Amino acid sequence: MATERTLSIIKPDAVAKNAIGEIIARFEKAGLNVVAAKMVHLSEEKAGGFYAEHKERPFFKDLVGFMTSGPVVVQVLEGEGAIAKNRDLMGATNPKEAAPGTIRADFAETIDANAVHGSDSAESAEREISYFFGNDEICPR
Ligand code: RTP
Ligand code: MG
Repeated sequence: MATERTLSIIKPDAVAKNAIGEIIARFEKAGLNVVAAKMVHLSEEKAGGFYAEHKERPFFKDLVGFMTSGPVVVQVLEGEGAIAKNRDLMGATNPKEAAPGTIRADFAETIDANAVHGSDSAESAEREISYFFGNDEICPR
């Protein structure tokens, strides 16, 4: 499988719980390297643009409200099959349906506050990485 990059966000609920380190440790133990990272408090405009694909969905307003409720940690993860690997580590969108041992099962309680985001395809990963990072902010290893 090819080396890929994916965008990960540790969402405000997980940052507030001081789970940043434990979540990043899971990525690293699974063979995903952090090649870029920053903490940001998203504006409504930045969060809304990020989730633009969900603009017409009934949960959009709540989603933007939640994503702007506190700081997040945005990272680029690099590794073999990084996009699918990160989604596997995260677990299902709804933590109540997430498999035991996944990040959402262990750190999230609700579908709104579900601890992490991960790109869902190669196209999303490319768009999302460039939404947050310039090429000069990514450090290949
Ligand atoms: P994410 O984009 O945050 O990684 O999550 P995902 O791919 O697993 O889920 P997605 O369908 O892209 O939805 C984005 C976020 O919107 C919230 N959501 N709420 N109430 C609902 O039915 C509902 N559906 C989605 C979740 O917080 C989800 O992470
Ligand atoms: Mg998604």
